Amino acid sequence: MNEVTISRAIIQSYMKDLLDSMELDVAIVGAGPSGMTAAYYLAQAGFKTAIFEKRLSIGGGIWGGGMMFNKVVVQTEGKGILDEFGIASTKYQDDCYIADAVELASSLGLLSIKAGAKIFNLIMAEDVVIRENDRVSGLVLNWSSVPIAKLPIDPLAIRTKLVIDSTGHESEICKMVVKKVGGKLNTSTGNIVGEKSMWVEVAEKKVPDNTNEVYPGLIVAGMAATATFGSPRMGPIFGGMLLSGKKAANLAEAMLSQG
Ligand code: 48F
Repeated sequence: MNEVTISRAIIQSYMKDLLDSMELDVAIVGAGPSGMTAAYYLAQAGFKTAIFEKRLSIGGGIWGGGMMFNKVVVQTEGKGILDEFGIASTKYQDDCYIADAVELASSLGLLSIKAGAKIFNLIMAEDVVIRENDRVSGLVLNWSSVPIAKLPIDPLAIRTKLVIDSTGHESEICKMVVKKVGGKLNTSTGNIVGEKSMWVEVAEKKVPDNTNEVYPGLIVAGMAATATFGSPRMGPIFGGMLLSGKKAANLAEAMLSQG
């Protein structure tokens, strides 16, 4: 073992993973709670799934809980998923359970990887490929450090049968599609409707409802679904995010099974 062996091992095994992910069943953008939950169910069902996450760390908005108090709340329905995943929670009052944000973020990462999903951190989707009857059929990828360093470096691209936009409040993939094809999303306006002010009771119910195919080949999940379809935000309650990820996976499975 020497420094060259270590370097070769890292480069070769990384390249193998990346090359294996050039053609996917589902490419998920964003490793927050909705994206990782979707990845877990899809990989578990045997679909070739990868997540591209622009940050160094996975977990998105989980780690800081509410205002840096690193606890998250779930309702009874969301607790069902925590139980299935073996993530501890305690009852605070009826329909209100508390979980540890660090346990949630790390468990979702571990479970999705163990199920067979690949997670590529430090890679961002900077654009979409739209082909075959106006369908999202690929992602344009770059190191997320490239725009930070303001480097004029061209991206590479992958092909995928489906994309899940789980990029959070910014709904970045939906925005890219609007920019490319203008006004053709499956929303009331055809564009991103925009997130409304906080209203937990309505917002939580709406997240799974809003989790849909928003453009051919593109499913939107989590806060990206909230922003795209124009529902209220909900703050540090995470059941809706988990349920949205599960619904996104179910939709993707149904679409892929139809061929
Ligand atoms: O924001 P985020 O956690 O998304 P989510 O699954 O969950 C939202 C909650 O965390 C919280 C909330 C709960 O009630 O309101 O905010 O909807 O994670 C989104 C991830 O996507 C990454 C980003 O770094 C984050 O980790 N991301 C965003 N744009 C890109 C991206 C991009 N273009 N390419 C790659 N990753």
